[in-house]
Amino acid sequence: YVVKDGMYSFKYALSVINRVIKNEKAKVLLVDDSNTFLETTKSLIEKYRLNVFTATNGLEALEILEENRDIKLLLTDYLMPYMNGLDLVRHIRKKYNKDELSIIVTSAVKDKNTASKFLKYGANDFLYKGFTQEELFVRLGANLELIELFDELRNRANKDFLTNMYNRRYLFSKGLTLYEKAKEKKEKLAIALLDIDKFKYINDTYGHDIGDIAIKEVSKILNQFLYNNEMLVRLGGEEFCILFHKTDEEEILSKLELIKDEFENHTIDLGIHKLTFTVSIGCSFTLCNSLDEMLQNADKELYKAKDAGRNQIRY
Ligand code: GH3
Ligand code: MG
Ligand code: MG
Ligand code: MG
Repeated sequence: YVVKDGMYSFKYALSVINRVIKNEKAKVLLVDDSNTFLETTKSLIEKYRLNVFTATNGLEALEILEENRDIKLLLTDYLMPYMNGLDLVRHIRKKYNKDELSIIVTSAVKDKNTASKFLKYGANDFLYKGFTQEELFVRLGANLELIELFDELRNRANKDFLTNMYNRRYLFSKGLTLYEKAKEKKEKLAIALLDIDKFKYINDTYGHDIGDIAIKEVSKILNQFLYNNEMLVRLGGEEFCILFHKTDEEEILSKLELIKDEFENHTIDLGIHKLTFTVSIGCSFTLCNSLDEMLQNADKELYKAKDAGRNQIRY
């Protein structure tokens, strides 16, 4: 970048915004009681592939946030009717952490305590009105970059490197939340454990690399069969867990039957060899006293399926 009259940081900010949003437009919410401010700022930052929402007070902003959980950044004014910026920030921080939503406050109030007050209540940044375009972009870029870094970190912690599937850790965070919600609202929740049969044989016969290919193939096939509301996790090794939410037992069983048959009839072409394998599945349809207990029950059923000759479903 050419370092000339502040152009460095301007171009830097644009490059950050461009890198951060990649293919998808990042969602940004502007909150201000001045329509002129909203319109000029919106048209200015929309040029840089940001998806801009607007609200004229805090209450409206909270509604928009609730409907759009993927908003990454909020730029809010201080003085507004119904709910001012400070109350808005306090409300938001009860629900949204700094690692999922960035807040930048803008105000014309030239009181020496305003900025620190906002930062104490959970704002990430503060801009006095009259800011230049360059400053706006630098701060938008820096704050969006931070959210992106947190997303990346979360992804790395919750996903399995080999298959890019969610991992055991994710099951015990997001899955646990789902379990507790189901228990509270008396909704259906079921767990299926799926394990490759005689996987050790695959490793011993063809090598560990081919074993890895088999595991990735399982991930691919399971993803083809499952919907978004069905949480798929690689628990470890060649064992996978599916969490079904609000789905009937018959529907789950017929889907698992299809999955089991798909593996039975599937071959992986390894050139000279054709690799085939089957899977065994154990299910738990009872909510039990904990997610752990549900898993243990599914595991007992899985063990029965193995014991009874594999390539089958037990529940
Ligand atoms: P069963 O039908 O009873 O499930 O027998 P199995 O051979 O599938 O089960 P077992 O638990 O004895 O073997 C699992 C093997 O999976 C042991 C371990 O070396 C191997 N394994 C675990 N993680 C990985 C991995 O990431 N890649 C590969 N290639 N192998 C793995
Ligand atoms: Mg105002
Ligand atoms: Mg196995
Ligand atoms: Mg196993």
